Amino acid sequence: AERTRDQVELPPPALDNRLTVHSLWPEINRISTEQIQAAFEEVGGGIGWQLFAEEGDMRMYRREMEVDGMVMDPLKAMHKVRGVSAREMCHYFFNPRYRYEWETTLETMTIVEEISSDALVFHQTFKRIWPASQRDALFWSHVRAAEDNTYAVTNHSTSNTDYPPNSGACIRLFVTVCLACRSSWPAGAAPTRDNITTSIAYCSTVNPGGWAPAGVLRAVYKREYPKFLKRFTSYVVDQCRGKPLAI
Ligand code: 16C
Repeated sequence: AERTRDQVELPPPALDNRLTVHSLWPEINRISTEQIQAAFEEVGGGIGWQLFAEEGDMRMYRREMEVDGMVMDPLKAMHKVRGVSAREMCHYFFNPRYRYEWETTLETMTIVEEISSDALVFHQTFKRIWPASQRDALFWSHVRAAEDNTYAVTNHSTSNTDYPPNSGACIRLFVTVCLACRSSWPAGAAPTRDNITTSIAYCSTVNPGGWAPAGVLRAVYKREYPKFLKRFTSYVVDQCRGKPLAI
């Protein structure tokens, strides 16, 4: 029963029809397509990308960017994980059931709308970073399959009249995040836990939405992004241990 339930909830291999008739669909489709394409572009020759964290197969780059004194540094991370598939990675990133188990910056999470099996709208509040005000975010999240054994989750800020920004203690921040994963295994062989490798590209741009001290903010993300990617990937490896591989 456990296995059946998990299989059913895995990201669908094709788009859910309920999503393609929703009013957010054109935006969700456009931004997801752009993000997935950009995620696998190399940073090597790119302008302005600075390596700031490196550990094993994980590399993290940022581009320093300030708009009206607010830090909006885009982040791009690459990683390689053995023994799990792209579809499994995206399953654990997308499905809210697991979020509190790997997301350490989270204070609360509410599902605002269930658009379809592959799209949800979330409201989240985050832990406060002293001395800035607490932040919240409202964003759609969409998981999809793409060419070449790829699955990706894209999260992007949206609005909802039931969740107006800057109305309580929180300042609304704005995010665009993409976790794109591509699996490979030896040519001619069938994929197994022992021969599969998944390349991960994680891209994130956070607009803090209001004043926050630049130095504190950069110090926080330099610590928190590597912590997140290491913790999340080892969480997925742990969860998948002993379960049949889902391609
Ligand atoms: O992508 C991640 N998680 C997804 C599911 O939750 C989703 C989340 C996106 C929100 C990312 C913004 C997080 C802001 C947190 C601010 C509080 C951090 C407090 C930590 C101190 C204990 O896509 C994984 C997200 C990993 C986030 C790493 C932290 C990035 C900090 C960026 C600077 C935020 C500006 C805040 C201004 C005060």
